[in-house]
Amino acid sequence: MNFVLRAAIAAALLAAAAGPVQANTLTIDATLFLQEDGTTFDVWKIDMPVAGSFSVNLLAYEASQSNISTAGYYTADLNGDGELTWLDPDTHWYLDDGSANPLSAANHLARCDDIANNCTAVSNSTLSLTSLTQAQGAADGSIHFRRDPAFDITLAAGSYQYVIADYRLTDAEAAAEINAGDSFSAPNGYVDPILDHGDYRITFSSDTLHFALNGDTITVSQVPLPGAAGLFASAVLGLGLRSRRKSMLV
Ligand SMILES: [Ca+2]
Ligand SMILES: [Ca+2]
Ligand SMILES: [Ca+2]
Repeated sequence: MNFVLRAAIAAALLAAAAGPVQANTLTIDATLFLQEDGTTFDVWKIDMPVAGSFSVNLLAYEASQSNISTAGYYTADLNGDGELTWLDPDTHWYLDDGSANPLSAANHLARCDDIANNCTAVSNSTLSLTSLTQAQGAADGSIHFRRDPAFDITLAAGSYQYVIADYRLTDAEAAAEINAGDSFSAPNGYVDPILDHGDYRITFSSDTLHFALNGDTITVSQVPLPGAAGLFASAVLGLGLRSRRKSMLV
């Protein structure tokens, strides 16, 4: 009986631990496009009513290597849309200072291009950012050894803009609203690649913060954890009732 009780409590605690992580995840699928002058980029507005930390994990490049002749090369339709695309994400954080176009060099806070590459650690009172490891970046299904960035970030309360572009976007190009001269990069040697668009999937996750998507605005806020607390309470309550019943029988 002790073993059964212990197993039940462990299961309830595991469920409680997993609950809020699952609940506090936002995943978005989106697409960038080739245009006459370059490629488009997406701007996600991040509102932080309170300061907080969360993880960002990109999934985009649908091959494991950048050259078909490299050892370990394979492709996979990561987002399940029936095609392979070749977006190598380059991502940037800007402070949204309320100006008409906050995507200026003066407002640029941080960049993360790849896993531990062009992803300089930043730590100040506004923003802290550190790259995740390749294994952590692959948790969302990414297969390229480093092209899809993944990082932990801490933001002060305020408003931000998170830009997702194809490699590489400069501040001047962000301000001009086109990734000039850019094209998507199929693996070297790949025959008849799709080059007019590239897909990506982004996952925001936190143990303590909640993500609410409204149009292109993501509000990151604190929420109570009634699910976890409730599960824990019922596990403890169940233990108490079963113990009492047992002692009455003995
Ligand atoms: Ca695909
Ligand atoms: Ca990833
Ligand atoms: Ca990249």
